[in-house]
Amino acid sequence: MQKKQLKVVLFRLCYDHIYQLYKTKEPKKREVRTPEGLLYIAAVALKEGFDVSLIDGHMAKMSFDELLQKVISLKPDILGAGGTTPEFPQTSRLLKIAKEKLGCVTVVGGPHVSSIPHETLLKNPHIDFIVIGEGEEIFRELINAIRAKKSIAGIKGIAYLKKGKPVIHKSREPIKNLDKLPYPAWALIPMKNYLYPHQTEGIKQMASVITSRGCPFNCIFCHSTFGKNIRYRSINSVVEELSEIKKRFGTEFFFFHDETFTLNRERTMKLLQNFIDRNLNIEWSCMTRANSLDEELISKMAESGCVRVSLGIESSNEEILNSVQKQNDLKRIRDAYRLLTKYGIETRGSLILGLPGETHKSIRRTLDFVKSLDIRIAAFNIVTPYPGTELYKLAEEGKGLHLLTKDWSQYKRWGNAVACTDSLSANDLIKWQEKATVEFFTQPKMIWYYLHKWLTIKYPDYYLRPFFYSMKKRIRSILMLDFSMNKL
Ligand code: B12
Ligand code: SF4
Repeated sequence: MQKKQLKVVLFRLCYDHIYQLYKTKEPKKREVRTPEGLLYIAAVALKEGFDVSLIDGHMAKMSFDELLQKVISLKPDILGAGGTTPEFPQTSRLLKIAKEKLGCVTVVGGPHVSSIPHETLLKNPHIDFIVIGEGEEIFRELINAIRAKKSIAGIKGIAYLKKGKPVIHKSREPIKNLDKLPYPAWALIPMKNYLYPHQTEGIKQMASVITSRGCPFNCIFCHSTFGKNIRYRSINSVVEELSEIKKRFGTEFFFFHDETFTLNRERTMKLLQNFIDRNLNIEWSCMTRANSLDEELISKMAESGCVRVSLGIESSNEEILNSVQKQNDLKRIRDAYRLLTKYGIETRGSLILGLPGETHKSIRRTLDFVKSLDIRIAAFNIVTPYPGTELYKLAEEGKGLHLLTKDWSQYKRWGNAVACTDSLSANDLIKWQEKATVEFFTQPKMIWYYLHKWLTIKYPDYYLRPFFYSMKKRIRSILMLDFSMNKL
């Protein structure tokens, strides 16, 4: 008997508001990365013979109502979404309205709901299923069971409400062989519309790719979707994916979303040598740790097309770093930035202001440390304890950090604080974020760097956003004789 073809619709909302600190005149070309998680989930559903649509409300800059109308017009049988903590309230609202209008099955995955399935289901009874953690295998079994109207009893990794009470099934083992997964379903989205800041062009068509899943470290502020056990795709599968994206969509710039891209030195060297030997001719960017970089590796990275690397610095205070279990070596951080710069790779660093033990003095030191590095882009995030993390527990218990709200829409690191430390209020953290950003981007060496970029790159609007934001603030404070930023 022929199976009924059910309609699966996946969506993500526009999340521009999460970066409101940089909200100036909206640039026409802005950063939008391919929605990797949803594309994997979509690929699985397509492979199982479902009719699948993916609506990327972020790429299309859709309002809530536009996205809702689009979802309703597609009449899904199964409606799915993922997302981070600040996205969740709106995602949930959309699922609720769509379910009331269409009676569709609603499924949510991603980091937020995976961290707190019990609480999420109780507060959002319109969610039929939560898929916990790595989603492909769980979603495949779930949608097949829904289509065949079979029992879901044996499906590991799901959670749902039964007579008003949350039922959470046993957790799912990580997928051992990542090569068995289908490639993300790129054909469902207009790949030409995905863009990322680029060193010489300003902004450029991009695709995100993940070559490994999992991270063995234990930083207490980090949500781990893929667990501690790191699994690698084969080099061949990665190179084939990159070649295919390049051939089909003309994308030549890739962001590797691996948690720590260079963790396994030998494998990274082999992978990069393959990019070179197979004449991939691509540019790429990644996130990693200073501890897993050295000169030979950095030189190979540059030779194989690496144009930007982001490192998690978090803080320059060793006590704070130890207390959040981030094993950073400040000397190695300094050396890594120096070497990356030497090989022409643009450098980015990510900081957290307000970890337990943070004081005005420690932030000042961290800022001075960052300014002394060969670093071109610094992101000063306000501490945000995401549910499910060790840091969240500390904040709930008031141990070095104090939780101020459970309004998830506020959990966005930029321009507001959801927790404060023993010696820094929410307002202090917000002020420090602005001060650090302005002070960093208006150093003479940065003014020189960005003015040069302004004159030489094709699309400067988006790329220069933090710089212009900071310059405006700096000039305004001088003209208005407003030195409140300095009063910290
Ligand atoms: C790249 C990235 C970004 C990019 C955007 C990515 C993109 N594609 O557009 C940028 C820089 C914009 C970003 C922003 C933010 N990010 Co981010 N990001 C990541 C990162 C490094 C990789 C994401 C990724 O592509 N993973 C690979 C794919 C395959 O995995 P996935 O998306 O998780 O999907 C799998 C499962 O989650 C699940 N799943 C996901 N969606 C769905 C949907 C359904 C229906 C189902 C069934 C399953 C399912 O199945 C998928 C396949 O296994 C992750 C860390 C990580 N390694 O995952 C952090 C991470 C997701 N980000 C995080 C955070 C906090 C943020 C911000 C809130 C930070 C901020 N600025 O305030 C914002 C929120 C922006 C938003 N979307 O609202 C946290 C989320 C924690 C939490 N509780 O929310 C993470 C986990 C980092 C961390 N370790 O703490 N991020
Ligand atoms: S912050 Fe980075 S290194 Fe630390 S656990 Fe998370 S992904 Fe791993």
